Amino acid sequence: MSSALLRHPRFVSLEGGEGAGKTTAINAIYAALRARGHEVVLTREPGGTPLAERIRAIVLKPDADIADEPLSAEAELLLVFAARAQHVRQIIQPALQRGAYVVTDRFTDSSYAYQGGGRGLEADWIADLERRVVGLLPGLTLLLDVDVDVGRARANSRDMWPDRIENEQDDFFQRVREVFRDRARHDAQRFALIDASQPQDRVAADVVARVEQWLQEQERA
Ligand code: T5A
Repeated sequence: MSSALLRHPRFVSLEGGEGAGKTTAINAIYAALRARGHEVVLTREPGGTPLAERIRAIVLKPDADIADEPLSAEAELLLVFAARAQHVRQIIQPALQRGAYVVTDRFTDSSYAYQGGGRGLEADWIADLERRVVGLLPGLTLLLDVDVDVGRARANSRDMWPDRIENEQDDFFQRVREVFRDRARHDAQRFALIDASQPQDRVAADVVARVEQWLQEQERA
């Protein structure tokens, strides 16, 4: 893969901290794009292919036989990029090539936020992996932004055991949020910042409005 980053006009990502509400928002985007007659592929990271979903399980919910072995920050980064390498080649690129829209729940911005901000790994290293392994940027990234306390309370209210990352402390998630917001400030053309503290239907409406604005801009271009 070449070392340049290609921004693809039919590729959309959703980003945000824990409990930001991406799941509801992604379904609203799906409905809006389908209503315009487009083929839409919904996917997620880490994951999206059978092999990448196995890697997701290692990172987030390891089986008992490996659960006690600490996962280094470096290994975590390389695992999420290994999953992404599969995801891009097996799912995202083929779908974009046949003319579909691809909407992903998280992409490389999450690596900058979690492994860079949260774990403290160098952004330059992540950027190098992004160029060499991914080569692709979303045309639109919706950042669902909410206070860490609010997002965590929502995530904890679900009847599910926390995963390995959800077990991190508040300062980890504050750093994650800062990196996301910083990236949005520095690439205002790609990012749309959504106030995810609103009720779920308002968040979904804002997300759909932003996607429709983006589609209209593309049609005019
Ligand atoms: N990761 C990922 C990395 O570390 N590096 C990487 O490179 C990548 C790609 C993914 C984890 O992997 C990490 C980041 C993550 O920790 P995940 O399970 O996909 O794991 O985690 P999240 O993406 O954070 O999923 P969540 O389910 O926690 O967040 P969502 O999808 O944003 O939230 P959602 O929609 O499930 O909502 C959570 C709860 O809140 C309620 C919902 O009903 C639900 O119960 N809710 C609201 N309540 C009130 N008002 C609102 N506006 C609400 N919105 C949602």
